[in-house]
Amino acid sequence: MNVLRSLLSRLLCEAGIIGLAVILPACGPSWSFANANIAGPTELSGKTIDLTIDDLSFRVDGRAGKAMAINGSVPGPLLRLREGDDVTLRVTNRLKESASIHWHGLLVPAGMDGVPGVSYAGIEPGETFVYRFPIVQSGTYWFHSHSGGQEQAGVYAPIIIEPLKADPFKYDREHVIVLSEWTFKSSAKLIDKLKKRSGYFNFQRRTMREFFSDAAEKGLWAAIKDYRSWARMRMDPTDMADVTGAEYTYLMNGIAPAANWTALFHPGERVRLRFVAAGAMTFFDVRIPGLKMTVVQADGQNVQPVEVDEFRVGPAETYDVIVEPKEERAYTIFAEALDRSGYARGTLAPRAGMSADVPARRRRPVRTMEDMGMAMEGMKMAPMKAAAAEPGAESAGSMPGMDMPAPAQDMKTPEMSDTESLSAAVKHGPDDHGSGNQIVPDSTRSRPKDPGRGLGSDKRRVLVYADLKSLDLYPDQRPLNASSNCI
Ligand SMILES: [Cu+2]
Repeated sequence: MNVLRSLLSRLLCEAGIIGLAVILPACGPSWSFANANIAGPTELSGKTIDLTIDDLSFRVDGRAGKAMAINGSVPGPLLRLREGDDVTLRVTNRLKESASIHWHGLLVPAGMDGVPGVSYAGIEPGETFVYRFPIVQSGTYWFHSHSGGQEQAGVYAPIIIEPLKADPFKYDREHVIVLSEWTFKSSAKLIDKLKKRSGYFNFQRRTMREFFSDAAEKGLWAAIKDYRSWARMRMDPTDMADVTGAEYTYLMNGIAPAANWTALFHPGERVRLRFVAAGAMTFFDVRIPGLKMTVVQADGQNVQPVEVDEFRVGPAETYDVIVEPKEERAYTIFAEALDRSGYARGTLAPRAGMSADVPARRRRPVRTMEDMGMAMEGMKMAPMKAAAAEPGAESAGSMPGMDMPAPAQDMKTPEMSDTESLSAAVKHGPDDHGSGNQIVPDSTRSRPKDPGRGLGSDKRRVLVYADLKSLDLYPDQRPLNASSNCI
């Protein structure tokens, strides 16, 4: 009966008979609304679910490539689970290599986590592994292979866990939006290229012309110093992603921008969009021109609603937003890669076949020494560092012998202001870390309010981590121990 109902619902949806289709529950989720000419992945629910990983011939922009897929689609089927259920997930591997499935963000017993070499041995070709675990949480999650390059090749899919208690926000309709990347090359080939030249896919390096404009803006000496510092580190300030849009086609629910994945709505409805960043490395900046987005959930956790124009989603993160399109028109869902080398795109529309303007890509951002955890011009510096920055000494903005700095650490204690934590961090200079330790940042600064490189310079209200406040009080309310905060 369920199969019949979902088939009927799908037919109605694809025929655009929305009025009828919305009364059938199976029609609500996004998958049923994929473009009529592109079969959308299916939805699986219940307490026992069978999944098969296999090779798949996959077409992107009219060209056929080799994918690996769960149940014959990229992304794989949407799993709709229920908090409080005990589920059995039987995963069969039909590939010619060992495979695995990891349930990202799900709280499961260690042996059910699906990480080969850590929680189990993986699933050998032809074998079935039976996962059994209780569902103790709710929200938007996803699952993916944890073996070799299988995730990049297509082994990923979304999970929705229905909560035991009703959601604290209302919505009339929902769509899952899985963002990812596609390449016609194998992941081994990509790694081979990157090992030979880390910037192999970066076609947005700084040019001579840019040097002159930087020199005009900051002064010639400052520009030379900056370029020299990057050269010394053997790093590139335009290195935002190892593999870029020069190689990747960015996908929305497995569909390339030109094919325009479309989700439907009725004007006036509250539409919940569940974004899942399932790419191997891409950070996406997501916006829907003409609509405000109210963020209600992050990584499956309900948050105090915050209205934004744009948010950045990193690999493996999920965000749920609510939009209220009031007009009988199409809206572009635009997910621009952080390095601006490409985008995933789809459409929210009252009818299939509609589209809206696709925004131009913005100028690519450039990293600064501050991003690398190093002191910037004009920063408050401890006397020791200030002395070292005299003419002839190493400039404050470089750290000789440093190949791979760790990302900036947040060393802020609860009582400290941003400025205090900044100066405390700078006082904690490299000489304090002991000999041989060259990966501790020169300076750190609390940055949860920082929208990140490439965002925040226009009028858009961008989501920052400081906006994300849990809706429910975290059960453990002991005060933080300040000393444990400092490395
Ligand atoms: Cu994961």
